[in-house]
Amino acid sequence: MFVPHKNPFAPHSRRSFLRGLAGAATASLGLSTRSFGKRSPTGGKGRERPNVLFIMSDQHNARALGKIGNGEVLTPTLDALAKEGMQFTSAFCQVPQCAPSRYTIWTGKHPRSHGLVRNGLAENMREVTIGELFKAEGYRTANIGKHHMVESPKAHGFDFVADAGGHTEYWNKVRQAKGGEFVDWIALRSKMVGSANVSNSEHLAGHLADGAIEFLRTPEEKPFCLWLSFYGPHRPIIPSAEFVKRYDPDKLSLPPNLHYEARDLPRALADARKTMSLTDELHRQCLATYYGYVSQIDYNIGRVLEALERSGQAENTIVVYTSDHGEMMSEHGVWTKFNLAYDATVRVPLLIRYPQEIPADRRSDALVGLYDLLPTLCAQSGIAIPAAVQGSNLAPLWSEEKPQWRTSIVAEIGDPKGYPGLCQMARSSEAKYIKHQTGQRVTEQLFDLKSDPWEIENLAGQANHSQTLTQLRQVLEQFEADVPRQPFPPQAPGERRER
Ligand SMILES: [Ca+2]
Repeated sequence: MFVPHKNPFAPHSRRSFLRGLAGAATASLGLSTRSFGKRSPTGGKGRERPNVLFIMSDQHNARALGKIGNGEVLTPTLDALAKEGMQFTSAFCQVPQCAPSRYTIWTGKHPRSHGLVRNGLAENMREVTIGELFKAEGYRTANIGKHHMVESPKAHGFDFVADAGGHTEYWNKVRQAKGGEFVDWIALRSKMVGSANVSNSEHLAGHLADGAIEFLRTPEEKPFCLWLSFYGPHRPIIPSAEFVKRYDPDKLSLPPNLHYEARDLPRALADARKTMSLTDELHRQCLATYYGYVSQIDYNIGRVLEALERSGQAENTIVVYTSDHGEMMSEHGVWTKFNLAYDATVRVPLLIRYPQEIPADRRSDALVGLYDLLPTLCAQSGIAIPAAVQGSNLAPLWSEEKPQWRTSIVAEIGDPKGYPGLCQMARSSEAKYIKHQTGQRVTEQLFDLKSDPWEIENLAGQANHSQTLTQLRQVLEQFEADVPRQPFPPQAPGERRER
């Protein structure tokens, strides 16, 4: 239920669960009390309300970046965006799966609260989304590209919608136009990774960027909130061949956690390894293709940012880049994603540029989540943050010298009743606890991220780490107590739930 604050600029109280975190020295994070003038031809009081250009990709492992990542991926646009704004190096999704994670960004809430806990469910239309919030404040709202919702983004407050008919439909048209197969497939099960013999302008990534550029060319008096969402580098990993050719597979590094044996691997990972045994050569070819896709998206983001610059709106536009979750990307020996909580899939790239507010070349290691983006964008745009929002405004991380911030963050995926069960993570900056539950059976993982950033050695059974284990278990218990699973509201006639 949308309950606006009486005073939209009044300090926003943190949720009790954040206050209760083990060892957390949390305090209320106040919204800045600044005046926003409504945009008008005669000029308003204070500054103009900013535009929002929210750019996201699908399944981008946060290490797969250039200077701001593992250094092996060519991402000059994103490197520059980080230089002009702020990079969040410890950003996490609240669920490593497409639809629920996207709905978390749109609502600022954990999946268990907004109810869209897994792919295949329809969204709860009683939730208030970013589209509706900005539209209600007079913004021109647009959604270009992947949304993964059952309902059209129009039903979520986005006035202009262009989704290219979905991934499959677009590529089928290309296949038809090319008179047959246009991808040189290499590996990863069947027809999942390969070089597409199409130019960037024929590619879905180029097509979506064209849509955004067209949108930016037609300015209006109203500020805009544009959601641009690429389908890649999610599989099928099929960038244009010219981007794959930028990489020599033999020169790419394999992750240090590609090969290791452990007796207590989570079931989802052990099963995935059995079905996906790639040679090192194939891993390298997959990396080259995946990196090529990231580079192609980077190139197209560059085109969109150029169009923003040409429109004269860059100074007054908040640009966000993130992804709904990561990709295993050879880590732990596998590709894609599962009911797991390694950083490969729960950590995401997150960059925010807003020249009027965020000092250039900033970097934060604070634990932030995708559920923080909605309250951040609302606060920066002078829009009241709905009371039910669970994330926090990120502004103190760039505006305060010693911001007080959460000391742990939670993510979860799955259901204890289904295969391969429920997987929950409680993570601090130094350690990660993962609880796997199938039926009544519980197994645990604990990683010391300082000495073992690749999450290889499970310390859950070791006595000298029992204190950390207890603390992070408590974080999860507190989360369970403070953020109970919401029973989905009774269905109104005509409302759909299961797709
Ligand atoms: Ca996804």
